[in-house]
Amino acid sequence: MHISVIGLGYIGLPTACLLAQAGHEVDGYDIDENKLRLLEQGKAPFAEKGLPELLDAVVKMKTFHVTRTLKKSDVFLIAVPTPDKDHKADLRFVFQAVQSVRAVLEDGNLVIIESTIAPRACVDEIAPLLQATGKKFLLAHCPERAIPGSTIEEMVHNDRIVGGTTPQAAQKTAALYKTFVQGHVYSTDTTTAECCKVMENTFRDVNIALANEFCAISEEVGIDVWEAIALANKHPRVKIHQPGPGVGGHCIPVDPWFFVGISKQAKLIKTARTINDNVPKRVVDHLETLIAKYNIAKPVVGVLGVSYKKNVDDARETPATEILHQLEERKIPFLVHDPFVTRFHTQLHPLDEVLDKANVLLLVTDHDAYLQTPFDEHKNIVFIYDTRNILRARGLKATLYTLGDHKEQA
Ligand code: SAJ
Repeated sequence: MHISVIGLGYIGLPTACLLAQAGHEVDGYDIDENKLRLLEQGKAPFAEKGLPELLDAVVKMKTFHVTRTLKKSDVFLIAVPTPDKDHKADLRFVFQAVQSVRAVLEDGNLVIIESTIAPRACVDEIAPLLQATGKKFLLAHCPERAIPGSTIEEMVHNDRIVGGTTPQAAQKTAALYKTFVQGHVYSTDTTTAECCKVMENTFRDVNIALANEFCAISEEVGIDVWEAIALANKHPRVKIHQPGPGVGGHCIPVDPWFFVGISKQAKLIKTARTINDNVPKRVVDHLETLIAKYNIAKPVVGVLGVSYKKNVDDARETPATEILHQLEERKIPFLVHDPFVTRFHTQLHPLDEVLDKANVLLLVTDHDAYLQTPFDEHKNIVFIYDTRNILRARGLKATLYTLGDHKEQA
């Protein structure tokens, strides 16, 4: 089978490599010239566990190639970003990809959309674009389900959902995925598959909002939210998520808006989004109160971690951005460190420099590296504010505050 994968990002590239490893002839297409050049040198353009080895294997097998011109193929797999624009799914990049496919589409070709799209996008918008070519094509939606940090592992082992505009499209797509997926592949129609994907990420966002709301309530009541959640989760049917500094990533803070954009019924979903978007401001409010409490005349905040979650180099939609914006607005100087992120809109500094020059530390991302950091050696640090609750267990001598629990440690 000859497959063209359009979009070689966090999802497209590992998918292309897994298909190539399964023996398909795969062409990877992307508009980012830098990315293509790196791939031509056999280098992965971003960090992901197992990706360099997988890329190496398919380059040696000669089943994966990059291309700057989309060629005729049996299958076109589209994995481009679908950002949120004014709280609606922005399908601009999907339409551009479909436009390139139209130019080389032939009778019998299969077009698969992996990008997260709003419900009904396949039937109402993408299928008509392909129909206009007059070709007999098959169209399916197979939403990605992999989590950054374990992308390859999850792509191979997770169950998948395939929605087809016809049963034949779903069946052909399912057969293709089964060449590298060890989980179950379920077939349905495209609109159900679109809704499943948005439901999955909305489920997580709403549950995180609930944890963040419990955190705010716990502050008022005067209890430790982390302890309360851990104890509540001892109930056999309760699984409360974790509070944090806000919700980031390219999916969870974006996809729930796709429901809000198409339905007036999405009230809980909208409220959850608002709750999670407000957390960075609450974090900086607390930090400012603590700075005032300690009479720190010239505060310098060392911000630890900007990626949206631990041990990844991905800073898309990270809550760190709003936290830094809030610090800027309040004219509180800061120095930023992240062990994984190399490019960010704000200058990044080495950890030693941050620990030497800051007098307050704000831990935003729970990178494992911070579990080893010798905070106690830096006497210039007045207090540490941990938004992820990873430092308490270390028994540091430094004054430590944890999100939701602002009582000074004994
Ligand atoms: N977070 C919390 N509290 C929690 C869990 C997460 O504050 O209890 C925060 C994280 O710190 C992060 C954000 O939420 O900022 C999102 O992280 P995540 O680990 O929940 O999810 P992602 O964005 O890395 O990946 C999600 C996954 N979806 C679900 O778990 C339903 C993944 O399977 C999807 O493939 C991915 O979105 C996607 O691309 O859609």
